[in-house]
Amino acid sequence: MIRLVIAFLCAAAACMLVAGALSSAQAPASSTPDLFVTQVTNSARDSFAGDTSANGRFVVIESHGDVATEKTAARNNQDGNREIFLYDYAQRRIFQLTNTKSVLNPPGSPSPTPSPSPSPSVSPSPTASPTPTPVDPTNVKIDVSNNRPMISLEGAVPVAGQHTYTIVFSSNAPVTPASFDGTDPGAPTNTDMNQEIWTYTFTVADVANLSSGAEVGPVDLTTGAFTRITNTPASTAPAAGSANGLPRVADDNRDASISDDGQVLAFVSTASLVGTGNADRNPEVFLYNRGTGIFTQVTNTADTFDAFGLPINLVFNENPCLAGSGSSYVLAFISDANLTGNNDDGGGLNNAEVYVATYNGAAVSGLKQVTKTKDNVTTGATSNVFSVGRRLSRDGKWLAFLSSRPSGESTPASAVGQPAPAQPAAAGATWRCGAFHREALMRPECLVLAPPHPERSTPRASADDGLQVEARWRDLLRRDRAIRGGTRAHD
Ligand SMILES: [Ca+2]
Ligand SMILES: [Ca+2]
Ligand SMILES: [Ca+2]
Ligand SMILES: [Ca+2]
Repeated sequence: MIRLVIAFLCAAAACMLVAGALSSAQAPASSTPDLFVTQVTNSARDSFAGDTSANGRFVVIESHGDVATEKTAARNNQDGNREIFLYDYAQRRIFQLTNTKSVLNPPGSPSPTPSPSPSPSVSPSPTASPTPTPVDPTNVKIDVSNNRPMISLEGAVPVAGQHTYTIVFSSNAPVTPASFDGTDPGAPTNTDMNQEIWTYTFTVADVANLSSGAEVGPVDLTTGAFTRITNTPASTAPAAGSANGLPRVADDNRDASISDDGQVLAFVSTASLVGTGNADRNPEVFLYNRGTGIFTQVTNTADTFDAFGLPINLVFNENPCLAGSGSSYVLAFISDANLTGNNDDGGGLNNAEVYVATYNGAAVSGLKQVTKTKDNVTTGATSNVFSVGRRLSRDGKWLAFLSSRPSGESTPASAVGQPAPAQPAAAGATWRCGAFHREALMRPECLVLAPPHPERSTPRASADDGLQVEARWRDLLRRDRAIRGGTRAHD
């Protein structure tokens, strides 16, 4: 259900993207385009459009479906695990880029207690039973998946008339997500198989005019190069599926973003990629410069625990988004750490706030806390949601996120947990658009647009000053809502 919701939302986003491209295809440049919606994928299983190139030609999709238009006997997704697909509007074709299978339990494994055969019978020769399509998750020993692709908006120009695009995503396929047939790789690989960051790079000739409607190709877009970016030990070994639960692998490296020119990656890792900088293995934000091959650890935080070892504050840094090119990049992410001294909400506790920083290709500077809020003390609901995906404008000057707090708030909000009216931006306030509560539970509902560095000048009301150490479930709930918008869990 969770994925269905996301799939719907993202399908809508994909449709808008494609509709934009189609609209330009239908109308002369000088006229007002007629928007219409068209369906790109057609599957009984979920598809998620993660990103699009700047010209609207390419859309990267993750899907459990067998949604490629260029299926072959060797390259398809009948098994139904999550693969990366590339939609080329110029060709009106969908290509399957990753080609993997989950590791299944051995066929015919443990049969029940043998009963004596009452009469001689011809023993049927063992025949391989066909693998169900899609496979039964309770029969999966190690789930293999490819996740959350994003594409460089412009890509490099190797020669005139061509562009080299880079797609970044995470995968736990051993060796390479280009091809994995599901054969158990054995120890020690099969006790690792956590999610790692990968890139896929392909070069394609530009099309003169996307709006011409003339088909190009066919150009096979599955022949690009996969490159492993991270290679980390798993925080936990893979867990097989069973009647009691879905198979799971450690999502240790995830939610990658890529710069306009494809040179810089931003992602979350629970591993130490810079020395021993994340020995405690909570999620931290990292940058990777593909030109220099150097990782930069942006955040350096740690969970805190009480004398009994129970968590007081589980610290996360999640969902980095990256904009810019050359030597000027802007990074935004969400964190419940007190990174710049403005997020001590009392008792050493902090809530999820949006942060921005700049990056020159070598070093991070200007880290700043954008939002300044507290969470709802009654419900534990987060005040801010900064979901995975593109949240920054291309110039890095604007960001989009969800908040349940009134923007431009010049007076304290009404009682915590109660709906507050929409409020216009106060005179002199740096917030641009109103946000408002739609539900008493303060569920974030409204898109807030703001310049990258605004801070509220009015302190929050003291209604939630009594915030005390919360139980672990509240921390986890808060974190999940802040990074998933309350609609998507790790899966
Ligand atoms: Ca597959
Ligand atoms: Ca690994
Ligand atoms: Ca850490
Ligand atoms: Ca705060």
